[in-house]
Amino acid sequence: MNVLLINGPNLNLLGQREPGIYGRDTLAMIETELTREANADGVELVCFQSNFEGALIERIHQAMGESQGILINAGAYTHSSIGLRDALKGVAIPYVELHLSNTHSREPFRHHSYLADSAVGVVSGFGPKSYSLALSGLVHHLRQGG
Ligand code: CA2
Repeated sequence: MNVLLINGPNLNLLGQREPGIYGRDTLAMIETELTREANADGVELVCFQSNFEGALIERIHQAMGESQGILINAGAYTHSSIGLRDALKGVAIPYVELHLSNTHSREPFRHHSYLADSAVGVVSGFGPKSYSLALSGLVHHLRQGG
């Protein structure tokens, strides 16, 4: 089973700024740990980060025929991007939306997601552990028959 992990804008800054909100782990640390967990469960994990909406959309298109599931932290595009929503619906690959912070305990503009209603599930608020919880939820869903 192949799972694609997508991280959106500014998540490349993890561990370098705003540790009070997003913690001290870098994105590379999160990706390394999640890859270890995925591999231990017989899952191949492919990681991708971009600050560009079009690049994220193109990577989602590329996942067709390659990945059985997608984990996505779309960052701020979660709250703004109909293009990302259309791409995820277009490729019809099951996905889990995830966030480090609890977006519902933050500013009102973070309370709406363009991705959540078509997701298998949403994980929000557990810091780097959100990635691990999202992976196990997605893999469980896919092994049950998708
Ligand atoms: O909590 C999350 O994972 C978010 O997706 C993070 C996004 C935010 O726009 C979403 O509402 C919730 C922001 C990512 C910015 O990451 C930074 C990391 C370190 C320093 C500055 C920004």
